[in-house]
Amino acid sequence: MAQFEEVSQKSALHPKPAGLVLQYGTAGFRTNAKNLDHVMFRMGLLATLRSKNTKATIGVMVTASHNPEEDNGVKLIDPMGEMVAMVWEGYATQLANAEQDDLLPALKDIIKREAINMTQEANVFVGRDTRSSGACLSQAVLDGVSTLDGHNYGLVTTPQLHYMVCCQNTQGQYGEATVEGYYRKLSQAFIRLTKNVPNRTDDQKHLCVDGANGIGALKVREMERHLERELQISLFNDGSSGKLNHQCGADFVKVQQKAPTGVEMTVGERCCSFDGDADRIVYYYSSSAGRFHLLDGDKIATLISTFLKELLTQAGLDLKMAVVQTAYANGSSTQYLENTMKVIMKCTKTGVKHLHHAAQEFDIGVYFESNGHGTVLFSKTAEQKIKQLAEDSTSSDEKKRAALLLQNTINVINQTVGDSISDMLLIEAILAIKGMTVQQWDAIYSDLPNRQLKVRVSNPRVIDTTDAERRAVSPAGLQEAIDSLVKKYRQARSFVRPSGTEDVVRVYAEAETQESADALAHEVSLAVYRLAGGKIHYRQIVMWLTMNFFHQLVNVFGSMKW
Ligand code: 16G
Ligand code: MG
Repeated sequence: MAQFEEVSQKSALHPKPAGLVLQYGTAGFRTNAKNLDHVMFRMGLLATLRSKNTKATIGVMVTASHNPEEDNGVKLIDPMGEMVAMVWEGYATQLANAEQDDLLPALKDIIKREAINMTQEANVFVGRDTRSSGACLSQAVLDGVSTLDGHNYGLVTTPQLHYMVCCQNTQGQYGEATVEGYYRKLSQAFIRLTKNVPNRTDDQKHLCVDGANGIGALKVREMERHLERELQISLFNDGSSGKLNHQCGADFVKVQQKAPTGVEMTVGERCCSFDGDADRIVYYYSSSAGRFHLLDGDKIATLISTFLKELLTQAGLDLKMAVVQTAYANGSSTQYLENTMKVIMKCTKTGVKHLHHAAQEFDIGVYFESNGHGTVLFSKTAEQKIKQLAEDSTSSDEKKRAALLLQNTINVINQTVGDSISDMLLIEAILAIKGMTVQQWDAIYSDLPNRQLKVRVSNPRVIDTTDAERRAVSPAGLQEAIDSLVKKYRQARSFVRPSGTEDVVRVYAEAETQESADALAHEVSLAVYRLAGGKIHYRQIVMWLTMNFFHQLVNVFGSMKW
């Protein structure tokens, strides 16, 4: 067929480096931008097939999120704006790794397996973040999409592309499939939520935003004029001088537990950081004592679910709400939500798609990873019940007010995926409506001290987990070792899992004190190292020697008679 000849000819212009093997992981493909041209072209081909297969518009986002500027990556977006179906992740991996001569057979295999009608029209939306490699790489995607079937949105945040794919496939029911449409929908809802809040001072309307020198900064600037000064943003790390994600952004702040560089924070002031493609957000402030306070995804989920629960009670609506977290959620947040707020809690494996699917099972599903990625999903039934109540002339004023607030809350949320801008507007609206300061929000519960470490082993996949990654089933003896280490500390918990984005095993530990959390994380790391085939690394040797040295000292002093 002529179609295949064209693919053959074009693919020669996007050659695959021989022997390069990549995997479509939790965040799509992600690696140094130099190695991605063929992957982009092939993801253009695959998105076209997926579009024919679903008879709907498919999105392709070129981004490496919080990775350094020199990396890039690509993610496919399914018709309702969600992550691409799991079996297509497998096809993506096959296609990306096929050597040049095997590309056509690999394509034909997918067409056969999915019984794709090749005469069906296709439509693919392409977007990219601000990385310098993005223009060329998104052009490579478009080369893979047959010329008539692609629409290039250029610079957009990841959640904006998810949103526009969903708008397109719902024939505009979810909103208008343009960036302007996105600004209008979210900002109108935000203004409706906040406009009638009494006595809001300019101080309360003010927020410092760290744009991670990325696409989120550009888009916040564009959106500002729609917000009618109901939110007054001081934007830092706007990309005019700093480097993308370098010592700034949500990932830096969460991992380092400190303020980003480039943000002028005054004591007690509310600040937030986006990541490089603006699908994560964390909040923070510094106290008068100079202490840094982080409000991560767990605190955000708590604020949002508490607000929604109160509104549901006021509205007298019987809707089933749940909060979905991962094993990384701070134990204090789970405790608080389960025992004090009496909210249904779910725990899933790490990775947005897992949380998203779990949240879909409820009338209202609030999901957040601790790292700040999350959103809220409302079922069709929930949306209808809320709408009916808001329009019901016989309902009481209190019920009506709650229903209207719920309606505008739904509209300020990007339900397709976690979204820094949408989450920021929602959080700001809740704080305004509840008349709450960032300090009061922070005080809802106190985080348990925790520590995360990485261990390098020959093959991280020898670790197999169960119970939403909270228990290890292999290698033999590892879980028993973790259990006995955890018993040594109060309020302790620890788990290990192979990373989906790096070639390492991740170790998480929390306990009553920071010293205990640190010690537990180190001990569990050593158990992983011993039982899962650790690789000796210079830094680990230094760590052991130091630890042994102190051990010896303790032994020597301990055995001395004073
Ligand atoms: C990816 C995931 C994120 C997850 C992280 C875990 C998406 C869009 N992103 O960034 O949700 O927290 O991977 O990384 O799903 P890890 O497997 O290396 O710990
Ligand atoms: Mg991201």
